[in-house]
Amino acid sequence: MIVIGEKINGTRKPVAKAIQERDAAFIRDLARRQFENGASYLDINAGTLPKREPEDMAWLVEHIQESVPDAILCLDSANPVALKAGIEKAAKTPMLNSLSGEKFRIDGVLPLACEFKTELIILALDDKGIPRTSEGRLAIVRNLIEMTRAGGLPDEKLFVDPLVMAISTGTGNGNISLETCRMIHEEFPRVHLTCGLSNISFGMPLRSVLNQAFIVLTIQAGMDSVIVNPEERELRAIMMAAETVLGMDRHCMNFNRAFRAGKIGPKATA
Ligand code: THG
Repeated sequence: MIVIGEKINGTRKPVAKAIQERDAAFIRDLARRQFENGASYLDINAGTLPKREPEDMAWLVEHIQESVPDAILCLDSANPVALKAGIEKAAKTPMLNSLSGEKFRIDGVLPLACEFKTELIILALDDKGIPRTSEGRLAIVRNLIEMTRAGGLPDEKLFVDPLVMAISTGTGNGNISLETCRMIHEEFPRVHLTCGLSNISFGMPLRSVLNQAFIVLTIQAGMDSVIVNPEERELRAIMMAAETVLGMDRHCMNFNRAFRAGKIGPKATA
Protein backbone atom coordinates (compact mmCIF):
# COMPACT_ATOMS: atom_id res chain seq x y z
CA MET A 1 0.00 0.00 0.00
CA ILE A 2 1.08 3.53 -0.73
CA VAL A 3 0.53 5.41 2.52
CA ILE A 4 -0.38 9.11 2.46
CA GLY A 5 0.04 10.61 5.96
CA GLU A 6 -2.98 12.71 6.96
CA LYS A 7 -1.76 14.53 10.05
CA ILE A 8 -0.59 17.87 8.62
CA ASN A 9 -4.10 19.20 8.27
CA GLY A 10 -5.04 22.73 9.30
CA THR A 11 -8.53 21.60 10.29
CA ARG A 12 -6.85 19.86 13.24
CA LYS A 13 -6.50 22.25 16.19
CA PRO A 14 -2.82 21.65 17.07
CA VAL A 15 -1.82 22.02 13.41
CA ALA A 16 -3.90 25.19 12.95
CA LYS A 17 -2.15 26.64 16.00
CA ALA A 18 1.30 25.65 14.72
CA ILE A 19 0.58 27.26 11.35
CA GLN A 20 -0.68 30.47 12.95
CA GLU A 21 2.27 30.70 15.31
CA ARG A 22 4.76 29.62 12.63
CA ASP A 23 5.92 26.77 14.87
CA ALA A 24 8.16 25.07 12.32
CA ALA A 25 9.57 22.55 14.83
CA PHE A 26 6.08 21.12 15.45
CA ILE A 27 5.35 20.72 11.73
CA ARG A 28 8.79 19.27 10.98
CA ASP A 29 8.36 16.70 13.72
CA LEU A 30 4.92 15.70 12.45
CA ALA A 31 6.39 15.24 8.96
CA ARG A 32 9.35 13.21 10.18
CA ARG A 33 7.26 10.88 12.39
CA GLN A 34 4.82 10.09 9.61
CA PHE A 35 7.60 9.42 7.10
CA GLU A 36 9.46 7.18 9.54
CA ASN A 37 6.24 5.23 10.07
CA GLY A 38 5.85 4.39 6.40
CA ALA A 39 4.16 7.39 4.79
CA SER A 40 5.85 7.94 1.44
CA TYR A 41 3.45 10.82 0.73
CA LEU A 42 2.45 13.57 3.17
CA ASP A 43 -0.92 15.28 2.77
CA ILE A 44 -0.63 19.03 3.40
CA ASN A 45 -3.77 20.99 4.15
CA ALA A 46 -3.07 24.59 5.20
CA GLY A 47 -6.55 25.09 6.62
CA THR A 48 -9.60 27.15 6.09
CA LEU A 49 -8.52 30.79 5.99
CA PRO A 50 -8.76 31.41 2.22
CA LYS A 51 -6.81 34.68 2.27
CA ARG A 52 -3.88 33.17 4.14
CA GLU A 53 -3.93 29.77 2.46
CA PRO A 54 -1.36 30.33 -0.34
CA GLU A 55 1.17 31.84 2.05
CA ASP A 56 0.55 29.16 4.68
CA MET A 57 0.84 26.39 2.08
CA ALA A 58 4.19 27.75 0.86
CA TRP A 59 5.47 27.97 4.44
CA LEU A 60 4.41 24.37 5.15
CA VAL A 61 6.01 23.06 1.96
CA GLU A 62 9.28 24.80 2.74
CA HIS A 63 9.63 23.28 6.21
CA ILE A 64 8.23 19.85 5.47
CA GLN A 65 10.56 19.21 2.55
CA GLU A 66 13.54 20.34 4.59
CA SER A 67 12.55 17.91 7.32
CA VAL A 68 11.87 14.94 5.00
CA PRO A 69 13.41 15.54 1.58
CA ASP A 70 12.51 12.04 0.39
CA ALA A 71 8.77 12.35 1.04
CA ILE A 72 6.41 13.35 -1.77
CA LEU A 73 4.12 16.20 -0.82
CA CYS A 74 0.40 15.89 -1.48
CA LEU A 75 -1.04 19.42 -1.63
CA ASP A 76 -4.59 19.23 -0.27
CA SER A 77 -6.64 22.22 -1.35
CA ALA A 78 -9.50 23.22 -3.62
CA ASN A 79 -7.86 26.62 -4.10
CA PRO A 80 -5.74 26.79 -7.27
CA VAL A 81 -3.82 29.79 -5.93
CA ALA A 82 -2.75 27.83 -2.84
CA LEU A 83 -1.86 24.80 -4.99
CA LYS A 84 0.25 26.99 -7.29
CA ALA A 85 2.05 28.53 -4.31
CA GLY A 86 2.85 25.03 -3.03
CA ILE A 87 3.99 23.76 -6.42
CA GLU A 88 6.35 26.70 -6.81
CA LYS A 89 7.98 26.10 -3.43
CA ALA A 90 8.25 22.34 -3.86
CA ALA A 91 11.65 20.92 -4.82
CA LYS A 92 10.05 17.78 -6.23
CA THR A 93 6.83 17.67 -8.25
CA PRO A 94 4.05 17.25 -5.67
CA MET A 95 0.77 15.38 -5.90
CA LEU A 96 -2.40 17.50 -6.06
CA ASN A 97 -5.44 16.67 -3.90
CA SER A 98 -7.71 17.14 -5.76
CA LEU A 99 -9.62 17.36 -9.00
CA SER A 100 -13.34 16.58 -9.09
CA GLY A 101 -16.21 17.09 -11.51
CA GLU A 102 -16.95 20.47 -9.89
CA LYS A 103 -16.60 23.21 -12.51
CA PHE A 104 -14.33 25.39 -10.41
CA ARG A 105 -11.89 22.52 -9.93
CA ILE A 106 -11.94 21.58 -13.62
CA ASP A 107 -11.16 25.23 -14.39
CA GLY A 108 -8.59 25.70 -11.62
CA VAL A 109 -6.92 22.39 -10.73
CA LEU A 110 -6.88 20.44 -14.00
CA PRO A 111 -4.72 23.01 -15.88
CA LEU A 112 -2.18 23.02 -13.03
CA ALA A 113 -1.91 19.24 -12.99
CA CYS A 114 -1.44 19.14 -16.76
CA GLU A 115 1.06 22.01 -16.85
CA PHE A 116 3.27 20.62 -14.08
CA LYS A 117 2.60 16.94 -14.92
CA THR A 118 1.73 16.20 -11.31
CA GLU A 119 0.23 13.13 -9.76
CA LEU A 120 -3.42 13.90 -9.12
CA ILE A 121 -6.20 12.67 -6.84
CA ILE A 122 -9.60 12.55 -8.55
CA LEU A 123 -12.74 12.69 -6.40
CA ALA A 124 -15.90 10.97 -7.62
CA LEU A 125 -18.19 13.96 -7.10
CA ASP A 126 -19.40 16.94 -9.12
CA ASP A 127 -21.52 20.09 -8.74
CA LYS A 128 -24.54 17.92 -7.94
CA GLY A 129 -22.69 16.31 -5.01
CA ILE A 130 -21.63 12.72 -4.34
CA PRO A 131 -23.66 10.21 -6.38
CA ARG A 132 -25.36 7.56 -4.27
CA THR A 133 -24.57 4.82 -6.76
CA SER A 134 -21.28 3.38 -7.97
CA GLU A 135 -22.44 3.86 -11.58
CA GLY A 136 -22.92 7.56 -10.91
CA ARG A 137 -19.45 7.87 -9.38
CA LEU A 138 -17.88 5.90 -12.23
CA ALA A 139 -19.50 8.20 -14.80
CA ILE A 140 -17.90 11.27 -13.18
CA VAL A 141 -14.49 9.58 -13.01
CA ARG A 142 -14.73 8.39 -16.62
CA ASN A 143 -15.43 11.93 -17.77
CA LEU A 144 -12.49 13.32 -15.77
CA ILE A 145 -10.06 10.68 -17.02
CA GLU A 146 -11.02 11.65 -20.55
CA MET A 147 -9.92 15.20 -19.65
CA THR A 148 -6.64 14.22 -17.97
CA ARG A 149 -5.75 12.03 -20.94
CA ALA A 150 -6.53 14.90 -23.31
CA GLY A 151 -4.27 17.10 -21.17
CA GLY A 152 -1.40 14.64 -21.48
CA LEU A 153 -1.45 13.14 -17.98
CA PRO A 154 -0.78 9.39 -18.05
CA ASP A 155 -3.22 7.20 -16.10
CA GLU A 156 -0.33 6.09 -13.85
CA LYS A 157 -0.32 9.56 -12.30
CA LEU A 158 -3.96 9.39 -11.24
CA PHE A 159 -5.25 8.34 -7.82
CA VAL A 160 -9.03 7.93 -7.94
CA ASP A 161 -10.87 8.43 -4.65
CA PRO A 162 -14.23 6.62 -4.84
CA LEU A 163 -15.23 8.63 -1.72
CA VAL A 164 -15.93 6.92 1.56
CA MET A 165 -18.94 8.11 3.55
CA ALA A 166 -19.73 7.29 7.15
CA ILE A 167 -21.34 3.91 7.70
CA SER A 168 -23.27 5.55 10.59
CA THR A 169 -25.24 7.64 8.08
CA GLY A 170 -26.03 4.85 5.61
CA THR A 171 -25.44 1.12 5.86
CA GLY A 172 -24.80 0.94 2.11
CA ASN A 173 -21.93 3.41 2.23
CA GLY A 174 -19.13 0.87 2.60
CA ASN A 175 -20.37 -1.28 -0.27
CA ILE A 176 -20.84 1.68 -2.62
CA SER A 177 -17.18 2.66 -2.20
CA LEU A 178 -15.96 -0.91 -2.61
CA GLU A 179 -18.06 -1.46 -5.71
CA THR A 180 -16.81 1.82 -7.20
CA CYS A 181 -13.24 0.64 -6.56
CA ARG A 182 -13.80 -2.65 -8.35
CA MET A 183 -15.40 -0.96 -11.35
CA ILE A 184 -12.62 1.61 -11.70
CA HIS A 185 -9.92 -1.02 -11.22
CA GLU A 186 -11.52 -3.07 -13.99
CA GLU A 187 -12.07 -0.25 -16.49
CA PHE A 188 -8.87 1.71 -15.74
CA PRO A 189 -6.27 -0.86 -14.61
CA ARG A 190 -3.40 1.64 -14.63
CA VAL A 191 -4.89 4.25 -12.31
CA HIS A 192 -4.27 4.06 -8.58
CA LEU A 193 -7.08 4.05 -6.02
CA THR A 194 -6.99 5.92 -2.73
CA CYS A 195 -9.37 7.10 0.01
CA GLY A 196 -9.63 8.84 3.34
CA LEU A 197 -10.04 5.66 5.37
CA SER A 198 -11.37 7.02 8.66
CA ASN A 199 -14.44 8.55 6.99
CA ILE A 200 -16.03 5.09 7.21
CA SER A 201 -16.11 5.08 11.02
CA PHE A 202 -17.19 8.66 11.70
CA GLY A 203 -19.81 8.81 14.47
CA MET A 204 -19.14 5.24 15.64
CA PRO A 205 -17.45 3.68 18.68
CA LEU A 206 -14.30 1.59 18.21
CA ARG A 207 -13.36 3.56 15.15
CA SER A 208 -9.97 1.94 14.72
CA VAL A 209 -11.54 -1.55 14.54
CA LEU A 210 -13.98 -0.41 11.87
CA ASN A 211 -11.14 1.24 9.94
CA GLN A 212 -9.16 -2.00 10.10
CA ALA A 213 -12.07 -4.11 8.82
CA PHE A 214 -12.66 -1.68 5.99
CA ILE A 215 -9.07 -1.39 4.86
CA VAL A 216 -8.84 -5.16 4.37
CA LEU A 217 -11.89 -5.08 2.11
CA THR A 218 -10.63 -2.07 0.13
CA ILE A 219 -7.36 -3.89 -0.56
CA GLN A 220 -9.28 -6.80 -2.04
CA ALA A 221 -11.30 -4.34 -4.11
CA GLY A 222 -8.08 -3.00 -5.68
CA MET A 223 -7.26 -0.04 -3.44
CA ASP A 224 -3.48 0.46 -3.50
CA SER A 225 -3.16 3.67 -1.50
CA VAL A 226 -4.75 5.15 1.58
CA ILE A 227 -4.84 8.46 3.47
CA VAL A 228 -4.36 7.59 7.14
CA ASN A 229 -2.56 8.30 10.37
CA PRO A 230 0.61 6.24 9.76
CA GLU A 231 1.38 6.13 13.47
CA GLU A 232 -1.45 3.64 14.07
CA ARG A 233 0.54 0.47 14.56
CA GLU A 234 -2.37 -1.98 14.45
CA LEU A 235 -3.56 -0.51 11.18
CA ARG A 236 -0.15 -1.00 9.60
CA ALA A 237 -0.07 -4.65 10.70
CA ILE A 238 -3.52 -5.50 9.36
CA MET A 239 -2.81 -3.71 6.09
CA MET A 240 0.36 -5.71 5.54
CA ALA A 241 -1.32 -8.91 6.66
CA ALA A 242 -4.13 -8.44 4.13
CA GLU A 243 -1.63 -7.88 1.31
CA THR A 244 0.27 -10.97 2.35
CA VAL A 245 -2.71 -13.35 2.53
CA LEU A 246 -4.00 -11.99 -0.79
CA GLY A 247 -0.71 -13.03 -2.41
CA MET A 248 0.44 -9.48 -3.06
CA ASP A 249 3.64 -9.87 -1.02
CA ARG A 250 6.26 -11.90 -2.93
CA HIS A 251 7.69 -14.67 -0.76
CA CYS A 252 5.94 -12.90 2.16
CA MET A 253 9.06 -10.78 2.22
CA ASN A 254 7.56 -7.44 3.26
CA PHE A 255 5.69 -9.01 6.14
CA ASN A 256 8.74 -10.88 7.43
CA ARG A 257 10.98 -7.86 7.05
CA ALA A 258 8.55 -5.55 8.81
CA PHE A 259 8.27 -8.04 11.66
CA ARG A 260 12.01 -8.40 12.06
CA ALA A 261 12.42 -4.62 11.98
CA GLY A 262 9.81 -4.33 14.75
CA LYS A 263 7.50 -2.31 12.52
CA ILE A 264 4.64 -4.75 13.12
CA GLY A 265 4.01 -7.04 16.07
CA PRO A 266 5.15 -6.50 19.65
CA LYS A 267 7.12 -3.33 20.17
CA ALA A 268 10.80 -3.97 20.84
CA THR A 269 11.65 -3.29 24.47
CA ALA A 270 15.30 -2.37 24.76
N1 THG B 1 -10.09 12.09 0.44
C1 THG B 1 -9.10 12.88 -0.04
N2 THG B 1 -8.46 13.78 0.73
C2 THG B 1 -8.83 13.94 2.02
C3 THG B 1 -9.86 13.16 2.58
C4 THG B 1 -10.50 12.21 1.74
N3 THG B 1 -8.19 14.87 2.79
C5 THG B 1 -8.68 15.20 4.10
C6 THG B 1 -9.27 13.97 4.79
N4 THG B 1 -10.19 13.30 3.91
C7 THG B 1 -8.16 13.02 5.18
N5 THG B 1 -7.37 13.62 6.22
C8 THG B 1 -7.73 13.54 7.55
C9 THG B 1 -7.03 14.29 8.47
C10 THG B 1 -7.32 14.19 9.83
C11 THG B 1 -8.33 13.33 10.23
C12 THG B 1 -9.03 12.60 9.31
C13 THG B 1 -8.73 12.70 7.97
C14 THG B 1 -8.73 13.13 11.62
N6 THG B 1 -8.15 13.60 12.65
C15 THG B 1 -8.78 13.16 13.87
C16 THG B 1 -9.59 14.29 14.43
O1 THG B 1 -9.38 15.43 14.02
O2 THG B 1 -10.49 14.00 15.21
C17 THG B 1 -7.86 12.54 14.78
C18 THG B 1 -7.48 13.34 15.97
C19 THG B 1 -6.32 14.17 15.69
O3 THG B 1 -5.27 13.57 15.37
O4 THG B 1 -6.45 15.39 15.80
O5 THG B 1 -9.70 12.41 11.83
O6 THG B 1 -11.42 11.47 2.16
N7 THG B 1 -8.74 12.71 -1.32
